[in-house]
Amino acid sequence: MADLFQAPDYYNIDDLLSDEHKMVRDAARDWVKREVSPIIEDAAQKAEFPKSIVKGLAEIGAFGPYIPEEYGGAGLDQISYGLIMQEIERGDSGVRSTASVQSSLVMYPIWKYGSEEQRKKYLPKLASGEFMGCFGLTEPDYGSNPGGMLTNFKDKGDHYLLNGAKMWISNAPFADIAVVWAKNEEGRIHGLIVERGMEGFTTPETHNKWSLRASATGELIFNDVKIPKENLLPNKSGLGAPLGCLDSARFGIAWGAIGAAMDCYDTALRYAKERIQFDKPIAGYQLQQKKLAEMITEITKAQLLALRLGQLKNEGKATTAQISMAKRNNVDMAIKIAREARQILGGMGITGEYSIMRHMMNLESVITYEGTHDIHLLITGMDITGIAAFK
Ligand code: TGC
Ligand code: FAD
Repeated sequence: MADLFQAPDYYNIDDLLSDEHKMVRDAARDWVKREVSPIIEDAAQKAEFPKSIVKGLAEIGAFGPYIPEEYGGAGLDQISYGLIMQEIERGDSGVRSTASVQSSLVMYPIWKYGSEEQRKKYLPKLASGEFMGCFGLTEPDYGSNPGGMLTNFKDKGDHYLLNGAKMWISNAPFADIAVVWAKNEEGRIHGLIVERGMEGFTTPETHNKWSLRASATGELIFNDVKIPKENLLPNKSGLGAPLGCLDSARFGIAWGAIGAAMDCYDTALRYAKERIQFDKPIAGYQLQQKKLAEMITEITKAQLLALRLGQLKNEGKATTAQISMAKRNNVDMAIKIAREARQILGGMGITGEYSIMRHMMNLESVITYEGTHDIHLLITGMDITGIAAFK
C-alpha cells in the first residue's frame, strides 16, 4: 500500500522549530517514505533486519546525530536527534531501535567514557555504518535490576578474561562490536568493547518474536573471552555509567513513540473518512470521532512534552526522572493509540496492508525495554517522594 502519511501538527509546533530542525526532520521523513515504507512490512513478516537500509540511516545522520563532527557524527542538537528518531519510528520501531542502540548505547559511551584512541578507532566507522554495534546490559536473571549482574572479568596481567551472558540484545546477531557491562574482581561495573571474532564470544539470535520483528535480537555469550586491556572504557565506572547511556536512549524513544502514534492516527483518520458503513463515512459517527479526537489530543500533549524535554536536554538540564516521565507517557500514549486505531480499521486493521498492527506489536517491546512502564513510574515516584520503592 502506498505511504500517504501526512504528519499531524495540531498546535503548529513546527513554528517552534528552527530551519535546521525542519530540514533534518524533512530529510528523515522523505527517506523513510522512500526507503523504509516500501520494504518494512515484508522484512517484519520474514522477521529479518533489512540490512540494505544501514547506509541510508547513516546518510540521514541517524548514527550519532549529536556526536561531534570530528568523530564522524552529525554534530546536531538534541531536538534534531529527537526528530530523527520520531521520523524513523514513524516507519518502524525496530529500525529506530537499531539507530538508538548505535547512537546512544554504543557511540555515546565510547564518546563519553572512552579514551581518545577508542573514539578515533570506533566512532567514525559507527557513524558511517561500516561498523554496527550493540549494548549488553540485561542478563537472564537481571533485567530491571541490572546492578545484580553476574557477567564478570578478571585481570590476567596483559589482558582481561570475560565470562557471562547477556540476553535480549538488539543488533547482537550482526553487530561488529558490543559495549558490554561487567563486574571486575571488586564487584565494580565497567564497560568493555568486545569485538566479533574474539575467541569464546558468540551471539545466537532470539527467534519467534511477535514484536520488533524487523530488528534482530540475540544473546551475547562470553566463555573465557580474552579482552585486550585497551578495550576497557576508562573514564567512568559503576552502575551510573550504563544508566547514563539509558538517559540518552530513553530520550530518543520518547520522541520515537510519537512517530509510531502519528502514523497510526493518520492512517485511521484517512480510513475513517473513506470507509462507508450505513451509508456514510464511519468518521461521521460520534464513537469514531471520540477515538480520533482523543488521539490527536494525546499526540499534541506528547509533542509538547518531548519538545520541552529537548530544550532542557540542549541546556544540559534534563534530569533522569524527567526523561523517564516522557518515555513512559509517550510510549503508553502510542500503544493506546495503536490499539484504538486498529479498531477503527475493523478487519483491515489486522492485515499487513496497513502499518497499525505492526506498530502495535512493536510497541509491546518499546514499553518494556529501556526500563519497563512500571520502573519508570517508580523513578518518578522516587523523584517526588525521595523514597526508592524498587526494593
Ligand atoms: P541506583 O542505586 O538508583 O543507582 C546506582 C548508581 O547509578 C547512579 N544513577 C545514574 N547515573 C547516571 N545516570 C542515571 N540515569 C542514573 N541513575 C542512577 C546513582 O546515582 C548511583 O550512583 P552511585 O555513585 O551512588 O553508585 O540503582 P538501582 O540498582 O537502585 O536501580 C535503579 C533503577 C531500577 C532505576 C535502574 O536499575 C533502572 O533504570 N533499571 C531499568 C533497567 C533498564 O532500563 N535496562 C535497559 C537495558 S538496555 C535496553 O533495554 C536497550 S533496548 C534498545 C533498543 O532496541 O532501543
Ligand atoms: P523483569 O525485570 O523480570 O520484569 C518483569 C516485570 O516485573 C515487569 O512488568 C516489571 O515492570 C516488573 N518489575 C520488576 N521489578 C519491579 C519492581 N521493583 N517493582 C515493581 N515491578 C517490578 N537489554 C539490553 O541490555 N540491551 C538491548 O539492546 C536490549 N534490547 C531489547 C530488545 C527487546 C526486543 C526486548 C524485549 C528487550 C531488550 N532489552 C535489552 C532488555 C530490556 O531492557 C529488559 O527486557 C527490561 O529492562 C525488563 O527486564 P526483564 O525482561 O528481565 O523483566
